[in-house]
Amino acid sequence: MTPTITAFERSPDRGRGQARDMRVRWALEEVGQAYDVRPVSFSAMKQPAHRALQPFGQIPTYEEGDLALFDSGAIVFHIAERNAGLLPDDANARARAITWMFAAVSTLEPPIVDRETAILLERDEAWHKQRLPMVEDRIRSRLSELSDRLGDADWLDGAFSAGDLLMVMVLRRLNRSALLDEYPNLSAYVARGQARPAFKRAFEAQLAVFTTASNDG
Ligand code: GTB
Repeated sequence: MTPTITAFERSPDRGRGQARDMRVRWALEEVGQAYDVRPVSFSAMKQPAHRALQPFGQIPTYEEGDLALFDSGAIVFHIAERNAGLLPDDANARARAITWMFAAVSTLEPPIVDRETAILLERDEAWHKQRLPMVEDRIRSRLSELSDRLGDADWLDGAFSAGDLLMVMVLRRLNRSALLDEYPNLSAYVARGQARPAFKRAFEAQLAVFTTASNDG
């Protein structure tokens, strides 16, 4: 059964692949699963029909037959569990890969989101200039620890896994800042993820909203 995911009708990032449907698209591309996309407007996202799928009125969602899921990490986990290619067969290696999935969204992502919030919503506050460097230092601590762990390996624990997929997606939120450049092995890690054919297909698909003639505007 072909799953259907939801995505922004028009992502505010204009196709830079920062909205969280990109994680789900990438996972589906990695396992070779075709999917449909139902675009949703900001107002439709807050309507009861969408909230029945996503209680917080956000994208992405995932529907497959009578199964409906929300939250990109859980959706990627579901895809990785049901298909070969994103989690190792060995039980311990699999548990470690899942650990990296959680580490990406619960240890690395929060300070990165905090920085985006500071820049987007707190810029006019009197304390913004004092707070931002503190937020960025908290990101540096995490990046430095992750950089030490990755070392010169290609991926976090053996072969590429759903843990790497989520970690690359989280780190590339820093693409437009200089923070990642301070850790060359992490920059190379993100570049390696983005060079994967499945990433490129997913990226092109979400960008198409902005590049196909019928969607000009
Ligand atoms: N924990 C949830 C998940 O992982 O699925 C969080 C989902 C979420 O934050 N969804 C956002 C959303 O629907 C889109 S991805 N926001 C609308 C709302 O809350 O009303 C976050 C996002 C949005 C835009 C950019 N951007 O333009 O660069 C980047 C990331």
